[in-house]
Amino acid sequence: MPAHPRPHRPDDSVRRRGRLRPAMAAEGGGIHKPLPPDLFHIHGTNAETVPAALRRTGYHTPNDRFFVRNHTTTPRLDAADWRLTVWGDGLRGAPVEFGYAQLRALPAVTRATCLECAGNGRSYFTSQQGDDVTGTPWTLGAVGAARWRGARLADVLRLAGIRSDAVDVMPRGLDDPYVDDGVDYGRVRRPMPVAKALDDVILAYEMNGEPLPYDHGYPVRIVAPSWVGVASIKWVGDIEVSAAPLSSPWTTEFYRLFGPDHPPGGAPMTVLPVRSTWEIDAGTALPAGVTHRLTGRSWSGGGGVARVDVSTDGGAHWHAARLRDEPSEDGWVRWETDWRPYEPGPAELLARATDTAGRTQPDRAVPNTQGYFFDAVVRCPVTVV
Ligand SMILES: Nc1nc2c(c(=O)[nH]1)N[C@H]1C(S)=C(S)[C@@H](COP(=O)(O)O)O[C@H]1N2
Ligand SMILES: [Mo]
Repeated sequence: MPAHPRPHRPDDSVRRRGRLRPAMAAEGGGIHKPLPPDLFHIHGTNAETVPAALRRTGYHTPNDRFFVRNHTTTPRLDAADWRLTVWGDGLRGAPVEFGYAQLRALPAVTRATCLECAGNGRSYFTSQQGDDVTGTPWTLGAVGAARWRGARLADVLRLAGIRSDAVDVMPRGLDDPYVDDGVDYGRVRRPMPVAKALDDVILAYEMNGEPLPYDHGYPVRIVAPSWVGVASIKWVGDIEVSAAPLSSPWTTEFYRLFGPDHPPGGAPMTVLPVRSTWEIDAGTALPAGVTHRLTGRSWSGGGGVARVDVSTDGGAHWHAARLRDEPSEDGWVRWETDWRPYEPGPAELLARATDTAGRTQPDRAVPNTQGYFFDAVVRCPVTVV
C-alpha cells in the first residue's frame, strides 16, 4: 500500500517516537501479573492479549489474560487505608471521603462490559494504510470483556452532595505521575461530563467475581461503559466535581484526534468505534482439505453488534458469520464460520461488523497523528499448507 503523503505537525512524529524508546526497556516490568508469551504481547509498560488466547475463553476475558495499559507502573495499594476523596466547587459543601468498606456497603451493580484502549489496532494504520502514527503499536488485543461489580458513581456523587449545576467530574489515579520526555503531566486523570457520570459509570471493586487484580485498579477503579478505556481510571484516589468544564492532558493532548481530517484544535474522544478480531494468530498454518472452525469477536461503543460479515479470500467473497451471542449494548458478540481451504498458499481472513445503530467497519480508517480509533476491516494473514 502506498503511503498517504499529507501535512502533519512537523515536530510531532519525530519527538514522540524518540520518547517511546526509554519505556521499551521496561518490557512489562511495571505489570504485576505473569505475562506468559502464549497469553500476552508486551509493549513497554503495556501488554495485549494474544488473539488465539481469546479462543479458549468464554464470553468474559479471564483476569489472567486481560490486557494491561499502564502509563507508569502498577501500584500495590492496600484497601484498608484506601480513601476516595470527592471534592470541588461542584459540591454543595466540603470534600467528602469514602473508605473501601463504605463503598462496598452501598447498593452494588454488576455489569458485563467491554473495556478497550482507544489505540487498539493502532499498528494497522501503518501496516494497512501507510499512515505515520505515534504510540503503542497494538494489534487487536487491547480489549476485553469482564463482569464489573461495584457502586454506582451516581450514588457516590449524590452522597457527596453534587450540585445541580455541576458540569464535569474528573477521577484521578493513585499511580505515579506520568513523566514523558522531561514533562511531568501529573497523575492520570480525565474529565467526563456529569451526564455520563450519573448515567452508567461504576466505581468497581470486583472483576469477574474476584477483587480487582492489582494491575486492573485494586482496590477501586472507574468503569465507564462504551467509552475510551482511558475514561476508566484505575486506582482512583479522588474525584473533582466542577461547576465549570474541566480538562487534562488526557483530553487536550492525548486521546484527542489530530490531523488534516480533524478540526484545527483536534476532536474529543468518547464513544468507542466498531471493531472485530479473529481469534487466530497472524501467520497460522491451516491444513488444506480440512474444515476449520474459525472464530472471532466484534464489539462497538455505539450499540450491540447486529451482524458480522466474513471473507476467507482477502475480501473477494463475503458471507454472514454465525453469531453466538445476542447484541449487547456495551459487550461483544462471539461469532464463528467454517472454512475448508483447498489451495495451499497465503490467504487473508477479513471480518466486518455492523452495530445496531447501523455503523459498519470501513475499508479505511480516518487517520490521526496518534493513531486512535482504527476501525477499518483488518486483514489477518494465514497460510494454507
Ligand atoms: N490510573 C490510571 N488509570 C488508567 C490508566 C493508567 O495508566 N493509570 N490507563 C488507562 C487506559 S489508557 C486504559 S486503555 C485502561 C486499561 O485498563 P486495564 O489495564 O485494566 O486493561 O485503563 C485506563 N485507566
Ligand atoms: Mo487506553
